[in-house]
Amino acid sequence: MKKWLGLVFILMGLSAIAQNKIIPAPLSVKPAPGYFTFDPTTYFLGNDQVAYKDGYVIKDFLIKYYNLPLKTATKSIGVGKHIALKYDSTLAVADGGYHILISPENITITGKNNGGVLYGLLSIMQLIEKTGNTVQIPCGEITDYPQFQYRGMHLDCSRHFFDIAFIKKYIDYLAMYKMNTFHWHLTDDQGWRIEIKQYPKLTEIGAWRDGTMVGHYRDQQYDNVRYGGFYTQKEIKEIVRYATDRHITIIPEIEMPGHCMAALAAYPELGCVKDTTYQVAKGWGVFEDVFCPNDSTFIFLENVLDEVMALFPSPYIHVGGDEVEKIRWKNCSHCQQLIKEKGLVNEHGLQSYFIQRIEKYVNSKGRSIIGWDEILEGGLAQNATIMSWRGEEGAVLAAQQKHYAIMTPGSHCYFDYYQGAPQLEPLAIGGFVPLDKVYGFNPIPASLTPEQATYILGAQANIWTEYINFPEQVEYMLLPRMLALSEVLWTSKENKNYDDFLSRLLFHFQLLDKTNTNYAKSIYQINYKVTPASELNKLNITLLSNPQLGKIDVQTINVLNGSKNNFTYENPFTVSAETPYISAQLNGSIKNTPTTQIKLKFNKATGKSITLKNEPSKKYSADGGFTLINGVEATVNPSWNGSEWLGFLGTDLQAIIDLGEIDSIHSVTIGCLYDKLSWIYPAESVQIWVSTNGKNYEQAGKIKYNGDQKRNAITISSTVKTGRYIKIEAINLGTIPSGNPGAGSKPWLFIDEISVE
Ligand code: TNX
Repeated sequence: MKKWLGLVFILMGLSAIAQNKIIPAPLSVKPAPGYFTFDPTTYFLGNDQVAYKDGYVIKDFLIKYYNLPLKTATKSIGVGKHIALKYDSTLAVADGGYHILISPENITITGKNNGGVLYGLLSIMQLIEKTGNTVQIPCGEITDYPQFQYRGMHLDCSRHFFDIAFIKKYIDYLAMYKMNTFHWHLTDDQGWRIEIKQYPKLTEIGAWRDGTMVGHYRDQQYDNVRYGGFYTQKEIKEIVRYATDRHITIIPEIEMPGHCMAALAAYPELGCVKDTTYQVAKGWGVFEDVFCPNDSTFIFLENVLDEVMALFPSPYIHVGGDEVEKIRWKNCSHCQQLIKEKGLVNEHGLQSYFIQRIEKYVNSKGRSIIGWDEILEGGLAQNATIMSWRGEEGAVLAAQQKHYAIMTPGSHCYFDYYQGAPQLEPLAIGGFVPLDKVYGFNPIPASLTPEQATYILGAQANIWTEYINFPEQVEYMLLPRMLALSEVLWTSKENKNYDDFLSRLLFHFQLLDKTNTNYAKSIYQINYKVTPASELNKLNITLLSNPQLGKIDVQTINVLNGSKNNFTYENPFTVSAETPYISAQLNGSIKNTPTTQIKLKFNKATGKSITLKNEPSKKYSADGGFTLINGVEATVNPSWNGSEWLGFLGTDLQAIIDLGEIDSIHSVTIGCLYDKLSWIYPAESVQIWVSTNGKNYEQAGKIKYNGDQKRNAITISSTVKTGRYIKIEAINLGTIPSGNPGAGSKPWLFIDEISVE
């Protein structure tokens, strides 16, 4: 009985939320009859300075999104309808919470503190309904507060530079969805972006590079166009003010002791190697040159931090600490001497010494440091907060030692990763963090005790910009994933529901369309699965999409007579060599959604049965052996999990294909990937055998292979002209040749489609 009641309450809660469109979903919404209708005299009444300012911020949003100009006032101005805004520190909600009462006469918004009034205003803004000239808000009561106090978004402005007009927009997006922290990545190898008065060369030299990587890192191509930019201190002050008005704290990041090529290019004396010219990096990656931990470096960094702290009131200063190569320190006599003198274990100890020394300085100015999780290695600084990016391990270790941690694991929070199928997305670094993955994120690692869990402040998503050169592209990577993250951080577990989120999201897409904001439509992509069909020489196609988003329109093209067949997708369907081209698109309320095009290549092996002797590595196992004969040729981007490649680490491919009947066989072709940087090498040789009964095999061909294409099609002509079973062996190269990345280790063998002609 009790259980039943619980369920009824949950359903009631959901239906109340479903009626509104607010993202992130509020804690409690109680609808009441009637509407508050805006009229030309409606105004915001802010009875204290901060509340008044919050009203002011919303004014801009209302004009932009609803073409609704509202006045603000600090005193009641007579008869007009008003929205009363006030802060009340005794309100019984968590920090940043608010209470709203909407009646036909007026609206009262009470915020606890830290943006409560602004958040209340943002919620009612999302409830506005506009029909014709009537603008109204349904009556009711909302009580709401966030689950996590740290709700962050990061932006890398070093790899690519974004001007202050865009930074303001970015801050607007964050505020709209109740995020409260902007982590501003201001320095890195590829550019120093903050004016430091005492060290003008940081921006004269360090803010500019002589070229930029084009295409993907694995292509190793560059342009030679000078690129750069930086923020003056005046601009930074303006941005800090802008963010503060929107209850957003900006945490500046000054990277040390690694990721500092731009600083070294400006002041070479800060590096370990003398007599060298450092360059602002043109390419991506991790560089061997790092700050040398000598006294003049510390004086430099302290002076820089003084100016940074004067600009940013944030209680936290981010000092980086990630991906620090140790090779320079190993070969530096000063560093080795310092290790001895201070009794440090090794270069890792030196890394902790570095961070701890900086931490002491920052602490002496009344601020705390945040560092990437590498600062845990070799001993944690006094009271540093950890940003856990290499999984959740860093946060777990930090919380166990009673240190605060912010979750930003690559698996859920890297918004520079793909959010859809790479072939349908703009080029990205790799990885796969789709919207539902972000939505499903739980910032509290399962292994923590409730006591330890209190050390998890919240989470943040990162936008690293190696592959993101324009504001529109930042928007694309940010939206809608940030909306999912905002719900992860704000909304209570009970009110979280992905399908409900998607239905609310449609309204937000329309809002974004109104303001010409770019966003990804990747959730509208249709994925597909090719499976064996019961009939010989055919394949089954299953289309996958979220039914919430609309029905799927399908078109197949007959290549023999050119005829087209259009239908609405209901169930998996069968295709053959005559109908190898299929296109599918969602038919929903959002325009210009992506089209999925499937181009199948049929041959004698397609859709037949296949057995593998060795299993591929779990990470690259796709649909197992069937992947090799499913008619779909892999792309050369292997980083996506849904990829078509089967990957074998150090082992060979051994496959037997059963054609189902005795047939003529002239040649067998297999696809092999070649990507040295990823340790992937084509087969060293390929052999085939043919059999009529599956027992006695006759050798039918063998070739040594030495190709150097990205995708290598290795073809072997068969000396045996008929048979039913074909055994194929592709031999792994065995060892990565010297002079190459990973030399001496086992290489990967990546195989895709096998075709038999
Ligand atoms: C790792 S996350 C980095 C960044 C790169 C990013 C690309 C972190 C602390 N360091 O320097 O931009 O990967 O995803």
